[in-house]
Order: sequence, then structure tokens, then C-alpha cells
Amino acid sequence: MTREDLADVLENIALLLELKGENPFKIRAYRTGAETVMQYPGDIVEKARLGELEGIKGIGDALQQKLHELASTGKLGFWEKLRGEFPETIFELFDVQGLGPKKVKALYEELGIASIAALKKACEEGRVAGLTGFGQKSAEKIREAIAFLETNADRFRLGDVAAAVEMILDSLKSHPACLRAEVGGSFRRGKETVHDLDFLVATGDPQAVMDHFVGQAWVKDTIAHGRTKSSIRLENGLQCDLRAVANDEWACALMYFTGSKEHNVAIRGRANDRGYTLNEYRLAPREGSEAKMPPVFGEERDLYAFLGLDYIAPELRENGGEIEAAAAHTLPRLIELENLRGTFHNHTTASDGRNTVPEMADAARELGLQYLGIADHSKSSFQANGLDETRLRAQIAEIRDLNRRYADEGETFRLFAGSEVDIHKDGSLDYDEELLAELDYVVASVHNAMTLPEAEMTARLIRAAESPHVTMLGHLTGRLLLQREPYAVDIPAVIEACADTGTWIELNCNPWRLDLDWRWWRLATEKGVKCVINPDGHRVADLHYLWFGIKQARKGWLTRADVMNCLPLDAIEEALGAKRKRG
Ligand code: DGT
Ligand code: CA
Ligand code: CA
Ligand code: ZN
Repeated sequence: MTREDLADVLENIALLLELKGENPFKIRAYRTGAETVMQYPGDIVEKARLGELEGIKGIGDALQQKLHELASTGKLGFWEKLRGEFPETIFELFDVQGLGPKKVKALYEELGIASIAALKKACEEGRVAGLTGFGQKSAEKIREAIAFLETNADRFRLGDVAAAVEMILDSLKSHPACLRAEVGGSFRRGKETVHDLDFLVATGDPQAVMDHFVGQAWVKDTIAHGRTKSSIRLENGLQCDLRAVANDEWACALMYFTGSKEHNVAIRGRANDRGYTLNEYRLAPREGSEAKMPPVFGEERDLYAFLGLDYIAPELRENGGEIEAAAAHTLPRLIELENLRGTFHNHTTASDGRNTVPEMADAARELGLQYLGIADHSKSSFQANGLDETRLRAQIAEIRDLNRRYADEGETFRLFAGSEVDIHKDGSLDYDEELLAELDYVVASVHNAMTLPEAEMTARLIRAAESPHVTMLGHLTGRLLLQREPYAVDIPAVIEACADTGTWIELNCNPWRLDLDWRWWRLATEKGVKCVINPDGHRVADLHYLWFGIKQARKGWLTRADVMNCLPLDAIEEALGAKRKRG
């Protein structure tokens, strides 16, 4: 039992009680309990197991008993009984965007719908549109949401597989017969979502490494178990392939299994033009060609060099011009994690974050950053406990105080007082000019009215960019990977407006967002728009999201010069004020 397991059960109880139409206070108690379990600073699982939850705010008597039963026995009678009253598949319905408990309840009670398959059928047969509170338009929305789920059903967010990659690589490298191990495929290329993981080892004893790979505790199913190829499935459904090659095949194999397929095809064409065949194991003279035998390639770099190319970083291997640039020696020197000097979009306990300003600051200092921007939610984001004017002014004062203390202590670290300010439907901002002017910077974001028509949404974002106080636009398209499509917005037009006004665009590194998408950054930098890599951190651990952001930035061909938060402290201070100076 983990903290997440306990919280999940409480959350799911709340959902089912809602379907049963139970007392809202009781439902609220389970939700609060789940949140408390997630946030509790100590070992809550152990406390629950020992029955020592008394006195913890947010966990009432009834919940204490249940958590104790769950943590000590791994089961909860109440929960087993409750879930027995519903078909197991009913939870699927909560994954459909736009379906909350009220709608699920109506679908279940009125139409007996308890699975996505049944819901889809009912939509097609026009039964959903006829239901009170639904109508033609909402039935159409549900159909679209189901289609979206179906196309994403077998993919995983980068952030949801990174820990598994590390775990499996460590395990492979720990085997004595493993000479080298690496992850390839879409994960190595830093794609925002992946279908499966592709591991590669160099070894003189492939069978031993394969046996080791399929024999680990985390293997739920073994899909294939051969001498040089195996596939397993993890508990969460993620498939992991492993290939074993000889050490002198490593470079060709790693390039092949990293892909992309389109990159491989183009590289193979280039080899072919030079009289060679290239496959997943080796480069060899084509039959009948005059080409001489190539040397053994130790690293991918040597293989690229043999074909007249500079080394191409995995993130660029999408056949988007990287091969031509490598041939012309014009590849950019891509940004690296070490280049970041600070970040700007971070939340604290003042709005919906989990850590205080000083805690976030300490975590940033520990990461070696020179500055940290605090940008809590603004007042309209009441669901995220957004700050009203009084609270924001108090926070600005707190930040100024902390900065004085750092200065007194001879620390060069600095906090910046910002805000993630809601952009209203008409493009106006959530605070008045006077307060905005007191802030060091503003991240302007859309958090409501996300379904505006494209022209209105575009005008809304452009108007925000035109404010002299808006330093940067936050999570520009609002997408949630595998869950919510981007807003309808004319991205090139917004990029153009940002270029005209000197507004920066955020690359939000929260693994659910990774927004703006890497495919747009080459256009943005071409237009002269600057990027800011922000974790959208809600707790200290989230600062590590920066790693995902760097991956996306590299996929977008960004260099340190394109990214504002690579600037050292003195330069960033000036840059933050530049737009207001333009007037
Ligand atoms: P994914 O798993 O859908 O997120 O994307 P990838 O790129 O990881 O694709 P995957 O797992 O099917 O294959 C891993 C790599 O193996 C792929 O990036 C390139 C290489 N590969 C797979 N199939 C082919 C193929 O038919 N032709 C070529 N040239 N390469 C292939
Ligand atoms: Ca893959
Ligand atoms: Ca694969
Ligand atoms: Zn936001």
C-alpha cells in the first residue's frame, strides 16, 4: 500500500457515493481525506497501519478506521461492498472529457450506461441527445471526447514513463554480462508521449541478459522471450522491448532503434548513395559497389561522421531538416539543463501549491538556480485559491523581505514577485494596471472559457500580449496531453503578436502540458520570439519537470540564446523590465 493507493480508494469512494446521490458533506469528507493523505508531510501509510491517525486535520473518525483497515490488511470491506454495487467499467466514464459525476449518474440511471463502449453506442443511436440535460451538442462533444480517448488509448506521457526507464536501465546495467545499455525509440527522442519503450544492450551473452530482463519483479506479462529479443509488459500496461547486440554492432543498432523511422530512412538513403547498405546491425559495402569496408563504429557519432554528418542529437531525429543541417555543419548547439539559471512560473501554498515561498526558494537554490519567480494564481481562479489584491500585495512584501534577508546574508540568490494572471474572455487581465505595475513580471494564462471560437481565442491572447505588463504567455494552448485538446487558436498569429510586442512564450514543462508544443518553436525563434522554460511547479519536487522542458526545447531546436531563463541574474532583471520600458 502506498500513499497513492490510499488516496485513490478514498477518491473512488467519493465518486461512487456521488453516483448514489449521497450527502455532499460525506462525499466532501472523502475528498478532503484523499488530499490530506497526499499532502501529509510524514509517513501517513505507516501511521494508518498502526492506527495512529487521530488528531490529523482533514481525516475524521470514520476515515481513520477505514484507512487503518486498508493500510493494515490491504483491503477495505466498505469499499469492496460499494464497488460491488456498480459494474467495474463505470470508472471509464470519468475519463471522458466533460463528464462529471452528475452526467455519469444520469447516463447510468436513465440509460443503464456503464462503459465507454456502451456510451459510444448510445451516442450513435441518438439516445444520449434525448436525455434531459444533454442535447445534440453535448452528445456530439461526448463522441469527440471518446474518439480522442481512442486515438490516445495506447500512449503514455513522457513524465509517466521516465521513472520506469531509469529503473529498467539500472537493472540492465547491473547485470555482469551487460557491456552497454541505453533506451532508444521515442523516449530517447524526447517525444511528449510514447507508445512503448525500446531498450538496447551490448553483450557477449544475450541469453543471460534476456533471462534477467524478463525475470524482474515489475514484469506483469512476458510477451516474448527470445535469445536476442524480448518484450515485457509492466503493471501499468506499458510495453518494453529489449534487443541485444554484439558490442561492435552497438552504434548502428542504437541509431536504428532510436529512429525516427523517417530519420532512419533518410540516413539509409544517404548510405546507399555512397555505395553502402545500412541495417540495424551494420553498415557494409553494397554488393557490386566499389565502396571500401568501413571501420567498426564505436559510437553513433562515428557512424554519422562516416556519412559526412555532424552528430545529430536524438531529439532532432525527426527528419525535419536535421540531416541537411548536419551535412552543412549548421546544426544549432542545443540548450542543456545546466544552462538554466532560474524559472518563473511556480505556485505556493498561497494559491494551489503545496510548499511555501521559502521552501520553493530553498529547493531552487539546492538545484543551483540563481533566481526563482513566484507566480501564484490570480483572483478569478477561485478554484485554485487565487490571490485577491490584498493577499498578492502581502506576498509581494514577503518576497521583498526574503530578498533583503538574502542580501544581508551575502546570498546572491533572488526571488522575483510575479503572478499567473488570468486572461479574461475579452483579453483583459485579472488585476488593475496599478497592481500589475508593482509586480516584477506577469505570466498571463487562460484558465476559463476555453472553448471560444478560434478567432475570439486568438484575439483574446493577442490582446493580453499587447499589455505592457505581460512578460510572457503561459501554457499557450491549454492542452493536457492524452486528455484535453489544445484550444482552437491561430498559433502563428499569436507568435506574430508576441514578436511585435516583445512578449515571451512559456514552454510549460509540466509533463501533462509540454505547451507550447515543440513543433512551433522553430517558427517562434525565426520570428524572434523568446522562450521561457517553466515547471509550473506546485511543490518542490516539480522543479524537476525542467528536465522534460529541456527535452522539448531541444526538440524545438532551441539554444541557450533563445531561452530567457538562461540569462544570469543581472541580465534577467533588465530583461524583465524591457517591455514596460518600450511603453
Ligand atoms: P512509439 O513507440 O510509437 O512511441 O515510437 P518509436 O519511434 O519508439 O517506434 P517503435 O517502438 O515502433 O520503434 C523503435 C524504433 O525502431 C523506431 O523509432 C525506428 C525503428 N524502426 C521501427 N520500425 C522501423 C521500420 O519499419 N523501418 C525503420 N527504418 N526503422 C524502424
Ligand atoms: Ca517505442
Ligand atoms: Ca517498440
Ligand atoms: Zn496555469
